[in-house]
Parts: sequence; structure tokens; C-alpha cells
Amino acid sequence: MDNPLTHRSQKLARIAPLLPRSGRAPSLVLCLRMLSPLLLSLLLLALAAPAALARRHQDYPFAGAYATSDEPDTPLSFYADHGKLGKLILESERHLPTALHAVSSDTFRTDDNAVYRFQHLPAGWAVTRTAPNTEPLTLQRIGDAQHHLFHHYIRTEAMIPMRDGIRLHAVILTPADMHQKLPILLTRTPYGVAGLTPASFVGAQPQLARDGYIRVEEDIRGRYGSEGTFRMMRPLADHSNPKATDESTDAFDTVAWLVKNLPDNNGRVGVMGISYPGFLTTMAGIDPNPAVKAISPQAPMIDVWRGDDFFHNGAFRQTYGYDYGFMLETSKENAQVDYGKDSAGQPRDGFDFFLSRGSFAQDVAQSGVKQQLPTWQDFLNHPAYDEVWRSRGVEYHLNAVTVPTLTVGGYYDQEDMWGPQEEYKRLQPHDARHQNFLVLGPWRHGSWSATTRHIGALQYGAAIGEQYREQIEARFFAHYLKDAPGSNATHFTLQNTASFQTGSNTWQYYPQFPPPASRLTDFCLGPDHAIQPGDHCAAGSVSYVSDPANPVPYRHRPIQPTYGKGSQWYTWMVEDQRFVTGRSDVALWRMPLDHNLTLTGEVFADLFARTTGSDGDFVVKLIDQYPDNDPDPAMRGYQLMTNMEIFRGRYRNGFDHPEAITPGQTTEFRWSLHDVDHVFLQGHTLLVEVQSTWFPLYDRNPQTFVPNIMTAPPSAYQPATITIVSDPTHPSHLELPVMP
Ligand code: PG9
Repeated sequence: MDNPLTHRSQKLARIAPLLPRSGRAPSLVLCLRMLSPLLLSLLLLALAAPAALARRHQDYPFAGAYATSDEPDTPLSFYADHGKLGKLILESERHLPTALHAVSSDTFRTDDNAVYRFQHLPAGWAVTRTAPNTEPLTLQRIGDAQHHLFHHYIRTEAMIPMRDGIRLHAVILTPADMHQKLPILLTRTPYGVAGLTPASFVGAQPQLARDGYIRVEEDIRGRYGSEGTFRMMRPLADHSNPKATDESTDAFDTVAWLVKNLPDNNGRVGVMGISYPGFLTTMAGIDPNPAVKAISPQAPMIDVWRGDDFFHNGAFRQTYGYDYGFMLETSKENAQVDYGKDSAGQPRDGFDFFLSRGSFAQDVAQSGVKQQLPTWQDFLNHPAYDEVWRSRGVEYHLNAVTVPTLTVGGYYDQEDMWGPQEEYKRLQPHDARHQNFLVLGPWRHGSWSATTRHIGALQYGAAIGEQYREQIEARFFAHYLKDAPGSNATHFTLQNTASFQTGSNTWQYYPQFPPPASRLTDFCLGPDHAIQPGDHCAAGSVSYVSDPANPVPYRHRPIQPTYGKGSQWYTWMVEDQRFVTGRSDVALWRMPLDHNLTLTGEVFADLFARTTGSDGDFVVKLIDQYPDNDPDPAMRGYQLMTNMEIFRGRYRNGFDHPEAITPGQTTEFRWSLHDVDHVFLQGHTLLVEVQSTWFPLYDRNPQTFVPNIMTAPPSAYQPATITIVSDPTHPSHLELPVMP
């Protein structure tokens, strides 16, 4: 898309040589003689401009900056453009100035059919935006229009040869208005790069676009415009074989080609990406090309069996595995899964969709997909942690900080929360040169790149996405990549970890994560549903019946396809748990707080449990219950999860060898609920919930041991009574990282 600001400055540059160069001002008559009739008319137009300007401003009494109260830091600005015959221009930090089409005096349309309608309300001007497939949004006028700096990026494409002759498709944006050598910023992705334009770069990464980089995005093997065959999370090849290829060697070859072929690059390359592209970024840092000087893996998937997208501790993520496999492998381009319609003709609730089918083998059989999808086949044939999954585990290769690494993760990442935490932990012992950095915040998957002030009902009280992007990410890349880094780079001072702590709603900076002061402290799940600090647990037990025919939903129903229209997937981890608390199959323990309790570090669950079944799942949720008189009406009584995780009982003695549980025998299960940085405030209540289903996020454990749950017959699914035991020899407890 054109950048009108750049065009204006180019026109000025063309006129400039006609203006007198001497210091003395020429007479007006001489000047008029020098001018051609065309220039003369331009001059007369300019002299008349103030009157015209005033008139145009009157035409748009609503001109100004508009924002929602939720996100006041990212306003949209509307103003008259005098160079475009007074057209109304829309601009924001993320939106190149664009002329709108007038539909009426108060309604305007963009080229892609978003409609803006202005209204004067008692509180002032407001604008309502309506667009195809999105909810209408109303923004209030908060001040004068704001203007931003936009570089003039030129877009080109390339097919980049790899060492085995396969060519990968890339889109390249080069700033035409910057006259120094610039670094390259590369993202590799399976999601398609054809949509990369100057406008999309500004839209996705306004700070980096403003700082000026040669921006490159590349389709990985077998996806979109690239040649070759796609392989989901392609394992690392043997790098001693010069012909072997993987995502690491493809990154290496791409960087070599870019540095050699792109004019005016400064020989330094940064690699970044979120999620799958985050994993690809981590891969670019393994045996990296020497030109790679900084990487930022953001929400990287590190091990899809142990803690990221497809399984957690062996429990299969049924909706995600089904939907994502369909999306990536039924076509070379993204495909959208559909759960069909219910008997009333409404979109079918995913809860019913998966419950009616039973096991994952039934999902595959009834999917209507004719070809065998490789990843679905892997799920069916490799339910345990065997070589198929282990070979894809990136953690085993993270034994050197090869380049400065800024890992970013969300405490509420619904897809890859484990990956960034694990990547940082694996690299930290190798960080002799202080180049391993971590940023954690209460974000959902990748949302540090978009939203700023809130997630669901939870308000951060600050524009933390914006703060991260400006003060950490942009400075990190400028510091390590730019020749003349300017103010951005000189301010990159992150000591090791930045974490936005919820509860106190403050940024905290630690020399490492968890900080040295954090102490793992036991809290017993005691009798009478009470949580007791200390490791001497009083005797007692809590039982519940878990019935696979009536599983506990993991989020409010109806459940839409993961990335489908209106999907509530993105924020399910911050949903108010009151919708399941009180169910007879959800066990609950409480501890009212008469002081602030700050937890910073990793949380563990250590349960001693009996079941009448021969297999079973255990879900533990750590919850901050807000008081009924909380100052924020939306949070009164709210049950906010801070940590949550599942464990599939059959894997208690090793992920690679599933074993039946002996019915009636008290057995220990211990697993991580991941990192936290949260202040449970005085007056709040600490809750712990234990349940044995979390559906359909996780497939149901039949609770009768079968060799492969993916193909479990209907008869295997049986109710079981589960008892969480507490006594001095079986101290069911949580280990919480308490700060002094
Ligand atoms: N969570 C997605 C993904 C990453 C890696 C493997 C599979 C899925 C993603 O957002 O890219």
C-alpha cells in the first residue's frame, strides 16, 4: 500500500531545485517571472490554503484520536488530508495513513469495507467501526489526531536456493528512504508470507517498522510458495552430514543468501517469530549462520508431547490435535475445520462433537478426510513419548547460548506456555556471556504483540504489550543489530528476566528466574478442604466420582473450532472458574489470606491418590479467588487460575512406558504446574481444585487401562471414585515458590 506521507515529501523534493539557492531573497516580481503558469497556479492555491483548510476542518468536526476505554494507548486518528482534496484520512501507530471513501457526511468506508460512523453523543464524539466477520466496535474521541513516522518500504520477492536445491519463497521489504546499511530481520513460517506488505509490517510490528529493518519473511519447505515437503516440527538432522537439511540448515542457507544478495544490508541478521515461527527461530540459533546476531523465540514450541501444543504430560489435546492437524495437513495452505451444525441448525458445540465420537480413532474415522494425515497418524500410532516425539524435542539441543537470545512467553499461553519457560531453563546454565534473556507476562499466546492492557476480565493497569515492544524488544534488536543503534539500543539494559507480576501489576526485574529469594514451600491439601502451609499434613481425604460420560468442560460452552468464528479459545485460561466450582467431580481446598502471598517461580503438584479404576488423569488448578467487595465490579468473587496442568496417571513411572494403576492403592503423582509471578492479595482466597477430566481440550481417560487410549473401545470408559489422600506419610500438597 502507498505511503501518502512519503509521496508528499517526494513531491517537495522535486520542487526544491527550482527555488533560489542564494541567501538573498529575490523580489516578488522576479519570482513570479521565474515561475511557469503551472507553478503559479500552485502558488495561488497555497496562498488560498488557510481558508480552504479552515473549511475542510469544519467539514470534519469529529477529526481527532479515538480509542476504547479498554485500550486507550492505541488510538485511531482521523484527519483531513489537504493533499487529497480534503479526504478523511485514517492513521494509527499500526495503520498507514489511508484515505477513506465518504458514504455520507458522517459515514466513511475503507477499501476493504470496514465502515466508520461518527456520532456526537452527550459524552462527546464517538465512532463505531463495523467490518465483515468482526464484532462492531465503538471508540470515543480522546484528543487531537496523532501522526507517526512511516518509512517507505519497497516490496520484492525471491526464491532462495537451499543446499539440496529446494527453493524457498520469501518476501522482502526494504526501506527506500533510509540511507545507511541496515540489518535484516527474518521470520520463517508455515502460515504463508504472501500477505507481507508495508502495511502489514506496520500493522504487526509498528515499533520495528519505525526503527527500520530489511524485513524478510519466508515460507518453510512444503508450505505456500516454497518447494519441497512439509514435515510437522521437522526433527533436527545430523549436522555433520553436509547434505542433511532441517529447519536449522534452511535458516542457515537463507541467511547466507540474504546477506550476499540484498543490497545495503549491514551483514547482521536477527531472527524472530511467535509459536511455530518461534520454534523456527530457536532452530535458527542451533549451529547458526555467523551472520545471525540476535534471536527472539516467542512462545516457541519446544516439545509438543511434554508440554506444548499436542500433549501435556501424556494427555492428548484432542481439540487442538484434531483442528491443527486438519489445518496444516489437508492442504498446502491453512484449512479451517468445521464441527457442523446441531439439530437446531446452530454451529455444533465442540463439547458434543467430540463426546459423541468417543476416541480419537473415531474422530479420524468420522472426519471425512480421505488421505492419511501424517500428524493424525502419529497421534494414533505413537500415544506415548517414543522416538517420534523425542526426536522433535528441541530441549535436547539447547546446550549453548550461541547468540543473544530474548525468549518471550505468556503465563496464560493456551498453546505454548511450557516452551519458552523450558527454553530459558535449558539455556541458563550455559549463559556465561550474559546473553540469555527472558520476558514473561500474563499474556495469552503471542498477545504481547497486539493487546496491551488486559486479557479477558483481568486488567493489567498498564499498557504492558506496548511497554514490552518499545522498551525491550525494539531495543534488543537495535542493540545487537544496528550499526548506529541510536537511542533505542543504548537503553537495552535487561539484566536477565523481566516479568510482569499480576496482583501487584508491576514489572519485576530478576537476575535469573526464579529469583534467588524464592523458596519452594509446601502447602498441604488437608482434611475439611483446608489448605495448610507446612509439610506435616493432617490425616484426611477428599473423594469424588469422575465419569467420562459427563466430563468437566474446560471452558464455557459452546466450544467453537479452535480458530473458528467467534472462538473463545484465546482467553480460556483466564475464565472465571465458578462455572465448574461446586460440581461434585471437582474437589476443592481453600485458604483465606490475611496477608499478601507472593509466588514467583515454578509450582508443583504432588498428589497421593487412590482410584477404583486402573488408569486416570489428574488436573490441578491453583486459583486466586477475589473478594466479593473487590473494587473492580467485574472481578467480584472471580476465580482466576494462576496455574493449571494435567497429568496422565499411566505415565507416572516414565513417559515412555505407560503402566496401569493398581486400583485402590495409594499412588504418588508429581508434576509441574509451570511458572507464576502473582501476588495473592490479603482478603483474597487461595483455592486448589483437583478434577479428572478437562474436556474436550484433553481426550477422556477411559479410567480402565487400555494399551492405546486413542483407540479405546466405548466399553473401556468407566466412572471411577478418586480419593486424594492426606496424612503424614501421604502428604498430598502443592509446592509453591514463596517470596519473602
Ligand atoms: N501453536 C501453534 C503450533 C506451534 C507448533 C506446533 C504446532 C502448533 C502455533 O501457533 O503456531
